[in-house]
Amino acid sequence: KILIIGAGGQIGSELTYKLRAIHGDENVIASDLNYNNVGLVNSGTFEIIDAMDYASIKICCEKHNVDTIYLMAAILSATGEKYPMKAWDLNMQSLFHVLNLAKAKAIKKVFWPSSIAVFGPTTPREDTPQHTVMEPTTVYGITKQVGERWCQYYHEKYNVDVRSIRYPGIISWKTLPGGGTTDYAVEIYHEALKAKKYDCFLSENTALPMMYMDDAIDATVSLMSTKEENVQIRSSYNLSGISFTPKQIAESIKKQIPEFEISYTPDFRQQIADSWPSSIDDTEARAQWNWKHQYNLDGITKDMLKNLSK
Ligand code: VAH
Repeated sequence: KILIIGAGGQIGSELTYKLRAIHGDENVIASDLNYNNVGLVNSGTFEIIDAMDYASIKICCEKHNVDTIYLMAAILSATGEKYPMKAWDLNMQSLFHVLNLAKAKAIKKVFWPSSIAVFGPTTPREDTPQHTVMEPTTVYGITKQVGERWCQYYHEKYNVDVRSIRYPGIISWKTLPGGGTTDYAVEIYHEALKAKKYDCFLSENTALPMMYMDDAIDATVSLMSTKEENVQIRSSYNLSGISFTPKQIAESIKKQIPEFEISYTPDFRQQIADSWPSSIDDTEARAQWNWKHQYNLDGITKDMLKNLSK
């Protein structure tokens, strides 16, 4: 059976729905710190797990005969800058707990999300390659870089089958994101419908790699179902859909809501965004497990506004 730790989060919740649709509700256990996502609690087994507590994870795996864990609990880039030690503790302890369960053969397979936040200001910004200079300047980015090193180490030393994707910014409507720098690209749609205007916390020409949630979930399912010998990258795969600036997403929204107005008041998150690439080269992911994104910016805008207007 599958266990999702951090199922209440932006990606975790949609992974839970998707995996339940594929494997059956009874085969996917959702878990988080509290019962905040009622939709998940009503559609299958939901356990309270603190991702920093090894015993609660181990007990849950034994109770439900879990053999695969998706570790989706983390503190993201913006919140991580406010609480550096909390971000380090949660992001690293949770990873060690899951890797050590796999090392002890208590589970067979692990998915752990990395991020384009592993890259820093000295990384080539355009079409950032899979293997390159990585000097992240956020706590979150540091945890993702170190986490990737540990994933590769546990694979090479203990043959742990851990797989990972460097997610770009992810846009979705089902569950709000929490504490990310790319959250502007979700907030803007809510504000466009509610107030027909949005004051963006990044400057108008800040290009960032982005992806629609449906593409991110499909990529995750595809990587986890790829034959083990075809997964040649054991740090984390570059993955990219599209790249756009706040100005471009505003233009896309104006095609649907002509009176929409955007203004710009950059805050501390501008420095975080400026340290990240503006586009990603995901040749390896496309070659090794035929990854291909489906959604372009106008497709995302249409789907977001349609679903948020319901
Ligand atoms: C964040 N949404 O903003 C996350 C993600 C690439 C961005 O890691 O921190």
